[in-house]
Amino acid sequence: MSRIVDLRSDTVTRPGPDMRRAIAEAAVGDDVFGDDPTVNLLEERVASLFGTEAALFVPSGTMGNQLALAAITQPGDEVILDRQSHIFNHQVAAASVLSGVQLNPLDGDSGVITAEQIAPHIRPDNVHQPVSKVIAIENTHNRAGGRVFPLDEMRRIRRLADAQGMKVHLDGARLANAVVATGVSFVEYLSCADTTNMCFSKGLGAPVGSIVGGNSEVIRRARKKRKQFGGGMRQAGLLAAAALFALDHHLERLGEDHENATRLGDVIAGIDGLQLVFPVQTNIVIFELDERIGSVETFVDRLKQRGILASLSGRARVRMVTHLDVKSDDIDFVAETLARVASA
Ligand code: TLP
Repeated sequence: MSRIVDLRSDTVTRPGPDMRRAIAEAAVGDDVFGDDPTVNLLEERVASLFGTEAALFVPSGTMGNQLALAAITQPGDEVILDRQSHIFNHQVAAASVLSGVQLNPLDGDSGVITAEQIAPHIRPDNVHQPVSKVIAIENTHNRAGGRVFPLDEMRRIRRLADAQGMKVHLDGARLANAVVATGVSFVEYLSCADTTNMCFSKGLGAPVGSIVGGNSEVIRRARKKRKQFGGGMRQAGLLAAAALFALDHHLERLGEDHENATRLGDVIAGIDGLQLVFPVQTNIVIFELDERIGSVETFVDRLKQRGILASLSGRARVRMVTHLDVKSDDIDFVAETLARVASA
């Protein structure tokens, strides 16, 4: 077996020759001293793309989210978020460990929590209760199959937070996918948030790195926290060069990933025994299996034997993510194989 189609995540992409050249040629300095010209360029460029006062390059999406939360909370505060969010499920309780905050998860509708739903959960000023400080939302939403968080609802959440003196954090690990899928600009999305994290290491296809956007004071605090959390990097311009390359060359092409994912979703919807859980909006496809097909673990294992790598979403769902290294004819191969494995 020679062909492998790796759909476990959009994090699996490898830098191609042109990106590697950009990395090799990057001007570098010591970024902890603020001396790395390529990191500085990236931070300026993203701040202007986001319409935020400042931005901070960080090693991972988890660190980006955690630095943002650390910068806008005090220990004992509470963060309201969706129960299926990445911050609640996949960040090793970091917000509690690193910032001493409590997470208050609400049951969203396919990843979307609404202002109306959040309002009654905002705590009164009471000696017994934590301070409701942050509303965190995720766009696109990983466990909701790459769903785009509607801009109107983000605006309502912004208004609610303003009225209550709260902050809004946007886990925009895949915000670039939302921007390309909807045509809504980064600036429009970011006008609804105080802080955001966006990853270069996902659909944008860079090997490492995320960026936090926010006002100058928040980014100053996040920079200090980054050092405290052990994320201060030295000649990080090598990584920032890949991120800049990704912004120049891999942003618009996310549309191809969305087309491939849509086609894959259509195929899955047509296979007996497989059920698409969420309509495909961006690059994530999540489906369930009829009982007669067996466990998701066995199904994923059978696909693996035939050269297709998929991951699980939660305990009972299969997740496939399209990306830079998945071509249109790979989807044909995946479609044939899925049909065969489902009917075996
Ligand atoms: N998501 C990864 C896994 O952790 C599940 C993936 O393969 O999708 N926010 C969101 C919405 C994410 O999906 C992820 C990573 C992160 C934050 C964290 O990013 P990293 O992995 O760079 O720490």
